[in-house]
Amino acid sequence: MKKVYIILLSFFLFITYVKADSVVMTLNGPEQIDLGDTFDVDLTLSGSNIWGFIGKLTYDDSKLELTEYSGYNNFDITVGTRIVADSDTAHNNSFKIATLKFKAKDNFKSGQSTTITINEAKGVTDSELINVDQVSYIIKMSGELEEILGDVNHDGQIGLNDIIGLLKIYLNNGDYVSTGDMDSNGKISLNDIIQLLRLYLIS
Ligand SMILES: [Ca+2]
Ligand SMILES: [Ca+2]
Repeated sequence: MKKVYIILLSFFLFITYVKADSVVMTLNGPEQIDLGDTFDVDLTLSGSNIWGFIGKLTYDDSKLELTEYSGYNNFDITVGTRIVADSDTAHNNSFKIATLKFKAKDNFKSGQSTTITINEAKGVTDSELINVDQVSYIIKMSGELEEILGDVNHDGQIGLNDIIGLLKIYLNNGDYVSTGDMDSNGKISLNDIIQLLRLYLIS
């Protein structure tokens, strides 16, 4: 009985320990922008005794350009492939560490969405590096998506993923997609896949 109690107590302490040392990251910004807009994305951490942060920043640079960034709450930051932030004081609870300013490029077209991700992230305390769960933030361009024949996955261009997508629809009797109906006969058949393959190979 006593042994069980000790095990339970250790388990409880372990949980408390893990909880106290967890670091959570959030990315916040507008849900939607207009063509050519510039917008801010805030990076906020919550945890205790945090002095620094490192994380890998990923975004589609054909659609977005990182134009500026600045540190907050006494954090000095540098942003390249990785975001590196450090501070000379410890931070607790929830605190913003950086704002990243992005500009939408011409290739970010009406109705499209794109994702900004930070992963491989760690919070730095005075004694350890704490793994931080990945976050993704989706930004949408206002307006209606322009329908392009052959653009099955609606990302604004014709690629291998469209062929694979159409093949899956054909093989699994999936839902009809008008942008995949290459011969406009109201159904998805092998002929549509062949035509899309041709279009992909010549484009
Ligand atoms: Ca596509
Ligand atoms: Ca068809």
